[in-house]
Amino acid sequence: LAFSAALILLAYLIGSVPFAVVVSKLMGLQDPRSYGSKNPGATNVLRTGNKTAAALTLLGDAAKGWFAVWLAQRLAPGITPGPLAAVAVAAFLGHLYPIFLGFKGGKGVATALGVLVAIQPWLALATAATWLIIAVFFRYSSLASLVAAFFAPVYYVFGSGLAWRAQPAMGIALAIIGVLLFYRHRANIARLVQGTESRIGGGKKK
Ligand code: NKO
Repeated sequence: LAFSAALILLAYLIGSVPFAVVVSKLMGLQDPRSYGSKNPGATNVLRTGNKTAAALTLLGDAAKGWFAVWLAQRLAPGITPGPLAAVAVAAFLGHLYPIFLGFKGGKGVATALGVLVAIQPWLALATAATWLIIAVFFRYSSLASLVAAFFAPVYYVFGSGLAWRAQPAMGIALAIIGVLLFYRHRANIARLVQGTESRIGGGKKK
């Protein structure tokens, strides 16, 4: 039990590393918390026009989600679904409430994707494809994230029997992640409803 708690804490700390802020600092860009949506995430970094910085942010934030879950399985090969699900949620919470940024973090989309990659790569692929389809058609990053977050737990449960067997604890973890992701996008949801949300690649400005 103490070991599980340590793995959960470790996942939280890994999830806390804010790549949007780190990458921006290393590349001499403004702090993403000072412009656009003020969100430390890949979409907002892209608003600087620096695609490389945005891609590195996406990669870093996803990699940490993957790494946290992978590391727990590596350190505890016999880890049961319950503690592993808690590790997944902890990594996600690290990104949302990072100890390194005074607990004011991002919205968790890229980190959730990384977690999905560690849990079940095909599930991650289906969810990322969902994000991409919505993003291409509607050009709203937030809308794509919301739709993907809704479908990830649905795919996990209903896709069970394809390449994986759904674990109830992990299904609950993905639902919790999805609900938190919606909660973190509440300002985006208000803008989408009002028609003032900014589109990917400029277009309509906030
Ligand atoms: O600045 O408020 P903003 O407009 O930036 O940003 C809204 C945006 C914040 O998220 C990001 C990260 C963008 C990542 C893009 C690739 C995502 C691939 C699909 C993953 C979906 C995983 C959801 C799983 C939930 C269980 O939304």
